[in-house]
Amino acid sequence: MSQEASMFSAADVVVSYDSSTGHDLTVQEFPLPANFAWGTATAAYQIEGGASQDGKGKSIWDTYSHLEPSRTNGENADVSCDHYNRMPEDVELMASLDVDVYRFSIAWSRIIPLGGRDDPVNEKGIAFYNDLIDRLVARNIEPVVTLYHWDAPQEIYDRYGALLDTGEFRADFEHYARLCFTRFGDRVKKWVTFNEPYIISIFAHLNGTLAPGHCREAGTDTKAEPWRVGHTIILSHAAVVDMYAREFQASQEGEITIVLNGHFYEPYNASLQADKDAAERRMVFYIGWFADPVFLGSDYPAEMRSYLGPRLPEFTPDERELLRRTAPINAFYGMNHYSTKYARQLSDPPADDDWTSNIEESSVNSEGKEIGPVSGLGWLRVAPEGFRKLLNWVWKRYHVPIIVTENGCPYGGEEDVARAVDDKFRQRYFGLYLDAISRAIYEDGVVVKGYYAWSLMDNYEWSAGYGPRYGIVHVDFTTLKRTPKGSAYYLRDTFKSRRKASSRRDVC
Ligand code: GBH
Repeated sequence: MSQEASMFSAADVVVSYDSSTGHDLTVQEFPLPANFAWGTATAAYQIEGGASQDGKGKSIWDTYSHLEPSRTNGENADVSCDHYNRMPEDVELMASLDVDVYRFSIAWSRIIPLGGRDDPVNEKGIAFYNDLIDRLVARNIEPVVTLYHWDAPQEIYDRYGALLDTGEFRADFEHYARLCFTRFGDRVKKWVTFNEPYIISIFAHLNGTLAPGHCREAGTDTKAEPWRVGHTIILSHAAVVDMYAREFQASQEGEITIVLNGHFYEPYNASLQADKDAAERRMVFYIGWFADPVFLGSDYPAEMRSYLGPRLPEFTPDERELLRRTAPINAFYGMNHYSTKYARQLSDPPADDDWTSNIEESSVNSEGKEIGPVSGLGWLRVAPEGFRKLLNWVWKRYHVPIIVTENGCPYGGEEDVARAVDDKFRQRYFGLYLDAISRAIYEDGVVVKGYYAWSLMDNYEWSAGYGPRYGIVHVDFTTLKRTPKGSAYYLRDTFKSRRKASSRRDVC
């Protein structure tokens, strides 16, 4: 072990702090199963750069990040981490941290610049991902590939509104997915169709803070569009799962699923039945919206049907059959999770485009108690108990093995590399969230098979630009130098010791 690494050994972070708020932040370092996989995660637009290199087409993010006035803190990801040109170095970095898995996404418009099913394929883009996958495999790092992490080709948006046209999008997405399975499926054994459909639907087509930025002020139909977009995602996902099962699974023997994000919700006032119901219903509207059709093969949750009425699209009999057929094929539940919130039932009439069933979210409850210590972002609180409860909630409702496909946090002042490498706050966050997984596994009987930290390195945080830094590796955005933070070594070491401990326990 290098001297630098030993400075940040796992033992250093087994400390208690924050006694003022009454939150116990003692990391226990509970064990994890011997075959539990750990990895890091990224997304193409956030790290690649090379925005128009080697024939790449524009995506909706290339457009959105260049709007005037800026909606992305004046920043774009034309260069970002320049991963497109520094990929071999980044793979070596991961190998040095002993990661088992690397979750990344493919930029659709890098391999099909115009995006459509009759448009040409860009072999240089294919070559980049082939090289990345080959290097990962050579280093014994499993590639987990997301097909859609928010960057629709601009051209399909111009042609038909991308996700707003279910039939067109589904056909183009199937074609793109088939190309990926054909070219990469000999080595890629875990596929994710979509990253965070809730965020795509609500933040990109209602709040307007993510590309393409639809919102009420822009005169778009925020009453119906988010639900149409969600519908498109569910059906495009199911169609691709069906195609993978029919055309590729027998020869490639891989797995496919979707990644859903969601907070856990506690009642704002724990003595009010209305708030208890609100906390539960908030999760149904956030997670059940997608997970019920995808993992149960059923209709949207009944609560959503009755609240949203005709705003929520219907599935045709054929589509219901597709959902029923594909539900059991989804190999695991990909969970992106960061924090917990309080939910409060409001009584004033909601806005006509309300998407929550009239629930207000907050980080402080009716008694003024904070849900957990704040990170570098106000909403992202350290609340590992909520994480454990969410793992239980998902396991109980869907009963599929869970892989945590994103988890992490930023904190202030990390532009300064000296401060960033001493990231004890993040190490503690990771330590506590891993403890929550251990307890969910060993005390609650939930099946959790892996954990991918968000993110491998500091990157372009969408509408927040280069502000929040989630990386376990610091990136200097002037020199592009990478420097592992303490948390990178913490994760490497804690997985080494927790898994050893658990294999002893498993034997007993
Ligand atoms: C994930 O999204 C993304 O997959 C990833 O690309 C991203 O970099 C990472 O997380 C970190 O953000 O209105 O209170 O819910 C997370 C989606 C959208 C969750 C914005 C938090 C704002 C706070 N996030 N949302 S709140």
